[in-house]
Amino acid sequence: MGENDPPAAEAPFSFRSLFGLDDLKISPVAPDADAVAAQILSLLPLKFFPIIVIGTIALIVALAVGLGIHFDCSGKYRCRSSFKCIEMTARCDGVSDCKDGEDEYRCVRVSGQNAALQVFTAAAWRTMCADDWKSHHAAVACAQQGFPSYVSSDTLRVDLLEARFREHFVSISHLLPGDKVTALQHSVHLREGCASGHVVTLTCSACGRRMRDSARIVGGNASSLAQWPWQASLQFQGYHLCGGSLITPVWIVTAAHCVYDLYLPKSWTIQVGLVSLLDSPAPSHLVEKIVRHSKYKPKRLGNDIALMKLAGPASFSEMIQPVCLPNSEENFPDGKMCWTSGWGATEDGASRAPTSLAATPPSTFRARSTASSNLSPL
Ligand SMILES: [Ca+2]
Repeated sequence: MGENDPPAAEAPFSFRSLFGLDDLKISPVAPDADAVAAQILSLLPLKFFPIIVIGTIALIVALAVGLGIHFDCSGKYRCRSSFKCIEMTARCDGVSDCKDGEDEYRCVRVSGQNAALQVFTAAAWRTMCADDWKSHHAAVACAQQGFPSYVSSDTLRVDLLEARFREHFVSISHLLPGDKVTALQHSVHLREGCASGHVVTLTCSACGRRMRDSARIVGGNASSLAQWPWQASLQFQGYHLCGGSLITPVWIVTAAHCVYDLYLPKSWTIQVGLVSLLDSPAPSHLVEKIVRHSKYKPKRLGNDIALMKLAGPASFSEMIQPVCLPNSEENFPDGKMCWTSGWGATEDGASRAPTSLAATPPSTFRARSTASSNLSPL
């Protein structure tokens, strides 16, 4: 190929070929569409053709209307299960309006850099005032977000909140007995402001903690035990393929391109609490389920995020701890410094796959967001 020749198109990244699994690929035999169309047309008199076309369009429109499908969903909530649009006021109102009831999911979240608690009700996300707030409400809020327990609940002065979280408020209903509060969005009153002047902040996971004070190695390579206790090694048929991060006792977050064409949970094992890939024995876990972002783009690696669920919970220890996930609408501006850890090569041109965990020096972070709500089971 000459210098001026265009570069060859790159094939999407795939681990499957490395393991000789290409034969597992399903290659449906598509019929010759033109031949089928010609055969159908030859059976129909031409004079009926316009009627058939108009009738087909009318049938499609009638079906769409009948199924409640609206093509313009602006200002409304689109059900993922049926493409139906519902009013925003129908979201989190206690009535399942979507086919799978997904309009009643994700009605509680923790937002911004201060982890302010918000509830979706009356068509908007509303920040929870600290008025009448009790610890058992915090346990409910964390349970609604999928956490088994809550760590701490605190208060924050309203004026210290990001401006976008100061538009709408709610407070917990003091008329309702605490044990009757099972879903916060059904147990609140709308407020124009917080009487106490404070809002609720919430921590549901004891994450990002190092139990041993181990100094980070700036510019160095090797990492010590307990330095990156959330780091996991994802191994396919016994071979390390990718890194991942522990976020709860049973969930690992990783890249979608690691699992995209290897949907075989039984072929994966996860090791946590190790620095060297040669460590043995390190806690090893089987995989129960793999979930990837429903809008992952393999060619451009867009939405490149996935989850793996362990068959059994990892036991937290000095060497095994969960990492923190960002809060909803938490901004990470360009220029923010961050660390990267993994078993990647530490030098250009490294000829052998590294076996020791390494961390790069802080590097500039480029903000990108990936909606976790689009993760879908494989
Ligand atoms: Ca509803």
